[in-house]
Amino acid sequence: MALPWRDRLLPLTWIVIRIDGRSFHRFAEVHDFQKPNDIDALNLMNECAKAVMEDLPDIVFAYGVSDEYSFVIRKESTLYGRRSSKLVSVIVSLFAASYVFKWQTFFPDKKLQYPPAFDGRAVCYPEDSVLRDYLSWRQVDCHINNQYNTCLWSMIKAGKSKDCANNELKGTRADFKNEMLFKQFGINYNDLPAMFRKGSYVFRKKVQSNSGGGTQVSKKSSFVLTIEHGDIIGDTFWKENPYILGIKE
Ligand code: DGT
Ligand code: MG
Ligand code: MG
Ligand code: MG
Ligand code: MG
Repeated sequence: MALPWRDRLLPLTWIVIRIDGRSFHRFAEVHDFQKPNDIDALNLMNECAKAVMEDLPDIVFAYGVSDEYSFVIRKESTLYGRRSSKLVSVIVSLFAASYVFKWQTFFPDKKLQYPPAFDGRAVCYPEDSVLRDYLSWRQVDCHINNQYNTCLWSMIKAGKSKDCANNELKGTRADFKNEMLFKQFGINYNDLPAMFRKGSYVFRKKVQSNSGGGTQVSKKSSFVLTIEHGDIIGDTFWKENPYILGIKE
């Protein structure tokens, strides 16, 4: 068995725990998820991520797409002595348990057919810029997969076989796919829901409110767990919310 210290993640580095649904290809089939994106299934994933973050305040950000979620633990965290096995197993089990716990809320007319499972791994990123690169990579992946799958399922729904549609799409560029969606299927890619195109992220959003009354009004700020679907590749989001990465305003 590994000695506890061998399991400890490098101090003062960002920890990313990425979880991913086990055989969700099958899980999505069995539960008849909409293709390529099932809104209820994605919203359920987002609520599970929120539940994990409510429980573990050291998670400062989470990004989700498809059957995966990446949880970012702040650099200075000493949660569970930064032991990888503890962090991964707690987050994975809390997420999976929440998925079952909340299933009925999102699928009131669908019975859960068997228990879902998730795998998980931990990776450390020493620099803020490298953490940002990681998150950008996941969001780019979301876009590429979504564009591909939107084309694929439009073709299949129009009567093509899956093999034939895959062959036709193989090696094509982004602008070709965008044009195909528009010309053949009347879909303007940019009009698709942001959750499909950009994925989802959860963070504690700083909200200002006025407290007191009369001449005693003072601004009070609080942090509210929020799910959004914007761009996290550019600088804008991070400049608007500098406290996520612990940068002083
Ligand atoms: P794994 O992760 O190696 O155990 O295997 P999978 O099957 O989970 O593969 P993965 O994680 O690479 O791909 C995610 C699968 O989940 C993919 O086949 C499509 C399915 N999936 C995820 N979200 C949705 C959705 O919203 N609708 C549908 N129909 N399928 C989805
Ligand atoms: Mg996997
Ligand atoms: Mg999976
Ligand atoms: Mg996956
Ligand atoms: Mg115990």
